[in-house]
Amino acid sequence: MAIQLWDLAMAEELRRPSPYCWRAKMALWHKELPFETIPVRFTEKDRLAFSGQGAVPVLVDGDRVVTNSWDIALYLEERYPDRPTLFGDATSRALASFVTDWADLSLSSVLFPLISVDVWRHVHAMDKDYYRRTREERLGTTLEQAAAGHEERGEALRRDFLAPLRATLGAQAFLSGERPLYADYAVWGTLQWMRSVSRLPLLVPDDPIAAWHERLTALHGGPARAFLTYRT
Ligand SMILES: N[C@@H](CCC(=O)N[C@@H](CS)C(=O)NCC(=O)O)C(=O)O
Repeated sequence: MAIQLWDLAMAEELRRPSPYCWRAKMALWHKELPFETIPVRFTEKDRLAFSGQGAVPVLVDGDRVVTNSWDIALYLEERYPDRPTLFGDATSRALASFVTDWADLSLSSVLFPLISVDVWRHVHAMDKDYYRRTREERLGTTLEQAAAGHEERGEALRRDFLAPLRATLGAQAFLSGERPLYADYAVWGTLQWMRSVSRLPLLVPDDPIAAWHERLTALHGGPARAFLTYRT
């Protein structure tokens, strides 16, 4: 049986914003492993019950079920050592762990209030109430209020918050150096989350970040392009 990846879908089945699922898909493409994605909506928890929890991604490889995107990357690296490495050596893997935490705890945190209302606009009708309730609890305000002033805040994020990323990518092709590795996919996945639901102009022409994002999107024959995103 081919590897299965349970992947968060919006109302349109090919719109798949989850940054964690993007990382898992990119890791599988990088490892050159054939797989099928299984779309699942937020509230279809019963369909994920076999994994013992309610979040995606979930990877099913034979009789192995792996949850959590970082654990999926570690699993693939250990299970398929003869395929292209996702981390390089142990030092690079330790740094990739930091970059992944930065993408989750810093970049995602500043993006979350700006784009949650965009996610809500795209979720399936069955998920609308659930998504609004759970995200408004986290935000401490309405989705609309959280996104107030998103154009100016988005521009400040692009210009200032992303400056370290811009400086690094102005000097080297990938965060991992001459070739992309998991650290690149972690940050790319978070920006791909934004791009899957929002027109916030974070990736603009003549910016090394946009050029890098495009290089990654084109990798492995560009399978990421089969999914729906917005261009700004
Ligand atoms: N740390 C987990 C996070 C997974 C996660 O939170 N996934 C979200 C989708 S982006 C989810 O399934 N949420 C379920 C929910 O909100 O009910 C990972 O890296 O895989």
